[in-house]
Amino acid sequence: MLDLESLQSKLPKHGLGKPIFYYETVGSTNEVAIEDARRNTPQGALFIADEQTAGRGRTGRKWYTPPKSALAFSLILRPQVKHAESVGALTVLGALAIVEALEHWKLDAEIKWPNDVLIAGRKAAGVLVETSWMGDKLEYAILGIGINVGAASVPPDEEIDFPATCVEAAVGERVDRNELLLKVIKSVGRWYAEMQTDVLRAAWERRLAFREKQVMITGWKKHILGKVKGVELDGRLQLVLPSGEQIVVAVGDVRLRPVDMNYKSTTLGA
Ligand code: BT5
Repeated sequence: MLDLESLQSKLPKHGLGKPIFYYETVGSTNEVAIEDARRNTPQGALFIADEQTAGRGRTGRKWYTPPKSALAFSLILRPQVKHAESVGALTVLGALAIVEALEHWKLDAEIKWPNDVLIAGRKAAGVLVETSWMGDKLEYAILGIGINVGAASVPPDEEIDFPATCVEAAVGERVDRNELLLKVIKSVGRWYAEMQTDVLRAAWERRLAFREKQVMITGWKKHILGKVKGVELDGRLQLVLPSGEQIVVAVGDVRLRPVDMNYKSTTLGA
C-alpha cells in the first residue's frame, strides 16, 4: 500500500514532493503532471499512481505499470536552463537518483544511457523527461520515473525488447514502495541542486553501464558502433569510434545496445 500521509510527513519541508496528487489508476502520471504544469502548479508537485493504463516511454513507446507492484510518479520541475540540450541533465539525475536509492538495499544498479536503470543487466526502471518551451525559455519539465518493485510489475516478454527485472527479485525480499519512493525523491532533490555540475556528472559516470565496452547506438535512421567512454555535463554520451575518433551523442530518440549480447531486438532499431 502506498501511504501518502507518511510520505508527506517524511519529505523535507521545502523540498520536492509537495503537494502530492495520488491516483489509484491514471493514464499516465506524466500526462496529468503536464496538464497541471500548464495551469502553473509550482515546482515540486508530485503525481503518483498505483496503476497506469497508458504509461509512456520515449517517442510513443509504452511503459507497463500494473496495480499494486510498481512505482510510477512524475515531478514538476522548473529549472533555470537556457538550452534545450541542458534538459538531458534531468534524465541523468532521475536515473542517478534511482540507482542511489537502490544502494540502501545493497543493490549495485547501473545506468544504461540515457534513461534506463539496470539491475544485473536487466531493466528495472526508466526515466522520461518531457518539456515545454516558450522560445528559449523553459516553461516546465516533467520528470517521470517508473520502477518495477514487485514481480507482478515485470512486463511479459512480448511487451519488451530488452530483458526486464524488478527490485524485489534482486533484493530477495519484500521492498516497501513507500520507502523506495521517499529515497528516490530525496535523492532527486539533492542532485537537482547539483544539476550540470561535475559532481553530478562524475557520480553518474561511475554508475554508467557498458563503460569501455562496445555498443551500438541506433537513431536518426543510422547505427553508430563505438566504445563507451563517459558522459558530458549535459547528459551526452562520449563514444570512441573504431577509427579512434571521439564523438558525443545527444540524448534523443536513440537506443543503446551492447554488441556482445544477443538481445531480442536484433534489428537494434526496433
Ligand atoms: C522509458 O522509456 O524507459 C521511460 C519510462 C518512464 C515511465 C514513467 S512511469 C511514470 C511516468 N509516467 C509515464 O507515463 N511515464 C513515466 P523507453 O526507454 O522508451 O523504454 C520503453 C520500453 O521499455 C518499452 O518499449 C518496452 O520495451 C520496455 N518496457 C515497458 N515497460 C517496462 C517495464 N515496466 N519494465 C521494463 N521494461 C519496460
